[in-house]
Amino acid sequence: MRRVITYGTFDTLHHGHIRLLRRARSLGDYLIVALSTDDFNARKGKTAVLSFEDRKEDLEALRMVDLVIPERTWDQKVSDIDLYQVDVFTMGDDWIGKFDFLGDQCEVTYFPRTPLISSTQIRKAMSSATE
Ligand code: C2G
Repeated sequence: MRRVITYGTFDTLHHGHIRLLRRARSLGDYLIVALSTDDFNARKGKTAVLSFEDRKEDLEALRMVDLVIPERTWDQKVSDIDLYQVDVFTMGDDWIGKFDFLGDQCEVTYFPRTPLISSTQIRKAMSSATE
């Protein structure tokens, strides 16, 4: 069983997230998503439209996601990889190089980010639609 892990906020789940998750799942047989908690988002300086529970519900509805765990800190990745016996760590390439240090424990790979779509744009469209 080849286990893959990825991390993120995944707010207002969209095409860019889904492509990343599909590609991540294609690297193995089991995909774990470490989902940023609301507190961790605050520390990342990110405001999500959806709560952790709602974002978790969206991810768990996806066939390619096998397990969703909370991401509470920047430095839990090392212990997560050991704890969940992860073979591959992957992220979008807006993070390229940032997590190469995990290469001592598992494969590290980055996928091209999907252009022109983001939770920020969706949030802006939602707020202007309600004005
Ligand atoms: N992503 C993508 N294409 C987009 C938007 C996002 O491929 N148009 C990818 C990002 O590269 C990331 C994942 O989808 O790998 C989740 O994106 P975010 O929810 O924005 O995650 P982020 O805030 O970057 O959190 O410890 C790592 C952090 O928690 C990453």
